[in-house]
Amino acid sequence: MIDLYYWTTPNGHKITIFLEEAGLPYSIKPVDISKGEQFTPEFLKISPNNRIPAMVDNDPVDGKGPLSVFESGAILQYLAEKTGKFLPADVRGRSEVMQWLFWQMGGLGPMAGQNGHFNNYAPEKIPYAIERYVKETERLYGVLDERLEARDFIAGDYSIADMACYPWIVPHERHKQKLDEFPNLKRWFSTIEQRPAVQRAYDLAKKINTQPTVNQDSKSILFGQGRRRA
Ligand SMILES: N[C@@H](CCC(=O)N[C@@H](CS)C(=O)NCC(=O)O)C(=O)O
Repeated sequence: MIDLYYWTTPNGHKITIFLEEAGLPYSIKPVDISKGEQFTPEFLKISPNNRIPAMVDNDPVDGKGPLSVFESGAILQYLAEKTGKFLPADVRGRSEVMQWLFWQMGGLGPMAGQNGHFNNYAPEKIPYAIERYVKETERLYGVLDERLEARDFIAGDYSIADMACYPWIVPHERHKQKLDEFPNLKRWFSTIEQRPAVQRAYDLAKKINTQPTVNQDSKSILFGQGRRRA
């Protein structure tokens, strides 16, 4: 059984999508990041970066007891290798998927995240920051749109690269992007949106949390964190 330490955010959705797609049994351990539950000593033992998602595989292939993983990209890779699903075994196919997975982890996720922050949460509207991240998000959407020309999925068949990117396109309106300007991306988005496993993942999120994660009280928990040792 997989224990998934999860909250209802894009990086969390990546993993529920995988687990629903693969049909792997899992148990959700909610970590309400709006209440600071990501800082408990128990959680930090498996997720030293105090971020969701993280997971514990209680039945890893080496049979040596529970194995924990943090970072959504590493979790997707781990689960794909464990199940033999959504990551090709051949050297070229696998390399392509991993390139796009890293592209999402190092580019689309962080840039769209900063975009969302400066557009929706920053206490003051800073035009330079907003323009920088909106433009960079737009550039990354353009890269994905070109990639999806004459392709159904990002790298070969439906893979962990698609699962990593999709939750970061869902909030496109909050990131000031118009999907109509990216026709290939729009087509891909609609294909993924209609997958039953993806719908189950988002339905599950609604059962776990109905409140916005960022609110007046949680801003002081989520933003401006330091990590200096006393
Ligand atoms: N690179 C990390 C980013 C994870 C991340 O930023 N998680 C956010 C939610 S999407 C979080 O846990 N935030 C809690 C906090 O800021 O304290 C990953 O992909 O797993």
